[in-house]
Amino acid sequence: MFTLYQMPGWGSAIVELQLAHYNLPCDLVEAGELFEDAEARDRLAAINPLAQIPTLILPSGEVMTESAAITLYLADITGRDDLVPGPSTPERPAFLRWLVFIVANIYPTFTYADVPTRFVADGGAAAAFRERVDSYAKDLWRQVAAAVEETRGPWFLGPRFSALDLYLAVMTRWRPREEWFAAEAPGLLSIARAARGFPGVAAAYARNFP
Ligand SMILES: N[C@@H](CCC(=O)N[C@@H](CS)C(=O)NCC(=O)O)C(=O)O
Repeated sequence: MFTLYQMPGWGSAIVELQLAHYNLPCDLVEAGELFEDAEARDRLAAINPLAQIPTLILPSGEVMTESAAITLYLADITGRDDLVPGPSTPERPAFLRWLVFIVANIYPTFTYADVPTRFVADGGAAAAFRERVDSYAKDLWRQVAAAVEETRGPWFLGPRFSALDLYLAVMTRWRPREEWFAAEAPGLLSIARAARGFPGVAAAYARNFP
């Protein structure tokens, strides 16, 4: 049994959808409002010093963090390649490239801009910082959109579904929000919408975004 520290609609959803897809049993533990509740933060920090979700406790009791690492690990232990293209598939390089791009470039824009006063003391400067970080995130999404356009769909990698589609399903709900994606990156949004109804993940998606 896995234990997933989560909050509905937060990044833990990316992992919850994958656990659901693989049909892996999982206890869901509410992490609490990590940005507002110091006790919730301290509780989670005792397990994951970053105090971030997803935080996944493996059946062995080992703690695993980082959605991309978890994505690769779940494919390993299930022996399946339906969310992670196998090492010798033609989609593998693009999969790895964009998986890491999303978690290494886009995800940190949330870390720094969700509560910018954690990093920029002055309130006015913090607001400007957030605006710039959010604008940088839009540039990054445009790069993703351009890459996806080349694959010609229906999924991120082209004809085959993957965990990247689940990242889109969840992350297009966040800043810069669906309206922006509809206007500036409609291809990403249509993949995201299709992925939300993908068999095996639809119920977990609905739990996260009722
Ligand atoms: N690199 C991590 C990022 C996880 C992350 O930033 N999660 C957010 C929620 S969507 C969080 O817990 N933020 C709290 C914080 O950064 O203090 C991953 O890919 O799993």
